[in-house]
Amino acid sequence: MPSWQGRALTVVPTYNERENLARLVARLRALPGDIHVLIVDDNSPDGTGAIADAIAACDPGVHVLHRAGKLGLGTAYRAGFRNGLARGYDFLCTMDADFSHNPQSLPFLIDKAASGYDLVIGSRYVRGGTVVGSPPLRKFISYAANALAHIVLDVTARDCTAGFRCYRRQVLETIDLDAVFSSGYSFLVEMAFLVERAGFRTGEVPITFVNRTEGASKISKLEIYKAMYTIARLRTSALPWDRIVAIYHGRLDRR
Ligand SMILES: Nc1nc2c(ncn2[C@@H]2O[C@H](COP(=O)(O)OP(=O)(O)OP(=O)(O)O)[C@@H](O)[C@H]2O)c(=O)[nH]1
Ligand SMILES: [Mg+2]
Repeated sequence: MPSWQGRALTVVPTYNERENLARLVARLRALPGDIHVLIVDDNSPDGTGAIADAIAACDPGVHVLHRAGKLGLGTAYRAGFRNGLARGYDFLCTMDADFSHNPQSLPFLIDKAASGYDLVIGSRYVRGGTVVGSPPLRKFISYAANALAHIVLDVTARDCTAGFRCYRRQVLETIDLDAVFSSGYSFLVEMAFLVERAGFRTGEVPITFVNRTEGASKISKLEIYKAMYTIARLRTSALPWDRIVAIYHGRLDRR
């Protein structure tokens, strides 16, 4: 029996995940608590969308959102959240389809959210968290992105680039999802920042992140530049612009 009360949904964005999807959904649906699954597929050329439809046809706890083409990880999460909110879920989780995030860890995230945390992150960088099989360059990029977010944005979550998460419904109702500008991977940093800035409580649960063994990575070098842009833009938007403008005009008036 799960310790949480309420309905949970896991949003799984997919792009070319035919080797992983059926196994992943089976593992998720075998978890306690009848956690529902929403697959957001971007018209994957490898036929992942058709596999998703076949799974959903046999299980009322599995839903599929089809989008016309590859529109980015961030917008896939956003579409999933809107759909999940409209259908009344209390906990809206996200995870990758490639088994980097172990389905067995998902109930621990929901448990922690139910215990009073508004956003819970499955974290590689808290005590007990680890990374298995990632090349050194990949580890460095992840570490650097987190360090930048901590130093520049004051985000306190140790792993603010992780896609294994559980949001309480209230968080996603409060944050203006239309105003989130990141469409790709940096959506994760932006959301971590916005959640903390809105005064919500973020918690982390240690996980073992395993680099994918099936299928190809979708992350491109461009995402690194986009992440830097996101961090710079969020920092700029968080400046006290009203005071800056007032000081500027005050100086002009004295001239
Ligand atoms: N719907 C949708 N899903 C996406 C898109 N880009 C990535 N994904 C999915 O998002 C999840 C994370 O993508 P990955 O390619 O595993 O990215 P990653 O984990 O940073 O990279 P690897 O470590 O190389 O696996 C996977 O489930 C992908 O299939 C997209 O544009 N649209
Ligand atoms: Mg992955």
